[in-house]
Amino acid sequence: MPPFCFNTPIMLKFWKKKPSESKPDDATEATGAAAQDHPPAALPDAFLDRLSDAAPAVAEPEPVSAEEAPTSEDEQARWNRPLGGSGFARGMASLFGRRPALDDELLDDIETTLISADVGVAATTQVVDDLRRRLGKGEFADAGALFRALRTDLAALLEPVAQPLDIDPAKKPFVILTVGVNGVGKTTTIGKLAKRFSMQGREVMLAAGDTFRAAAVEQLQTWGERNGVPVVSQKEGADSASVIFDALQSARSRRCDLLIADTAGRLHTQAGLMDELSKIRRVMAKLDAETPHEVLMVIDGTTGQNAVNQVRQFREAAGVTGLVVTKLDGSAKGGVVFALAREFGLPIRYVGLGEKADDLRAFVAERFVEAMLPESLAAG
Ligand SMILES: Nc1nc2c(ncn2[C@@H]2O[C@H](COP(=O)(O)OP(=O)(O)OP(=O)(O)O)[C@@H](O)[C@H]2O)c(=O)[nH]1
Ligand SMILES: [Mg+2]
Repeated sequence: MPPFCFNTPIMLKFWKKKPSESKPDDATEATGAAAQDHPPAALPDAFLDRLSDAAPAVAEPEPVSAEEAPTSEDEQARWNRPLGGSGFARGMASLFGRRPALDDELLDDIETTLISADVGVAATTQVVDDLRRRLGKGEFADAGALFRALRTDLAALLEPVAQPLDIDPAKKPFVILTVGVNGVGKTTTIGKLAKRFSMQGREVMLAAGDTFRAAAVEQLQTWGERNGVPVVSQKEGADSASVIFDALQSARSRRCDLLIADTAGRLHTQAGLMDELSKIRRVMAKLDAETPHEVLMVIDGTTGQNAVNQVRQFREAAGVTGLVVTKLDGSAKGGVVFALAREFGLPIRYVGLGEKADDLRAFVAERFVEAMLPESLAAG
């Protein structure tokens, strides 16, 4: 029996609406905590068929985001804590914290700090050249004024790419294909997204398209169970495109809001991986030419210039439409986000600021820049 899209609030509404149609045993499973204990796939086919009939009676998903709820200070703190320890933030704090003089040496130091924080030569040159020109024109009264200009220039690099992922409710399911090299955080990001979208009241299905690595399916299933989200899988070594095709068929027939597909990060050869991703896209397109609606490439923020090379490689072969930069909380220098923005102009959808389900933030340029270069540093 195929898995199906389901969440507890919808079930409760359905059972309230048509109690006479329910079998007593099923009704017990469908209420409160009991529903959590029984994975959706344990329910009978007859029930599943009625579920899709009941769907129109259910209210539209509410745009509740864990992110919008906290006060703005709370939300900024969720960025500051993980990013404050990055090479970028520490380098800038040590540079401006010692009240530097306003001179060419300060520009040289900024340049060195940016380059060593993975910002890359192109973005660094763009920013430093602008500051040098304005310094020459006498635009800055002191180092604090130059610091504010640096913040503005860096934010301007990010603003065009800080484009949230817009899930079009008319596409049922909206399909996200997740790609990226091994170990970058694809499966973890899918788990975080599953939680995020489920909490918004959307019905989510996952496809275990990484059929290469042992335990990959299990890892995704664990995230699925944790969030009450069904996972379509086949055995290890199955054809990835076929798993994702099955999942798409299933998500369409169940009228899911979202299908998120995992893929392998490594095959026997890199060319093999690119071929597999192209095949997945071709096979999906047979069912719905518009899918995937988003090809989300996940990048490990600790890998610096390597990350830039990876995007270059995947962009063409996989048709990447958006980026997620993970692990910015750990030993990341943090500057690679600027390098990616300058190099590709691809939308940065999310950043990973930890391993837990809630550690994914929709990318907001001002929050990122404030965490890296807090306004308070302008005072020296
Ligand atoms: N600190 C930190 N760790 C993360 C983050 N995202 C993922 N990880 C960790 O990175 C490791 C690899 O994550 P996976 O999700 O398995 O990576 P993957 O891309 O699916 O890897 P493959 O399946 O091998 O291709 C795990 O230990 C995750 O917990 C993050 O934002 N911050
Ligand atoms: Mg994985």
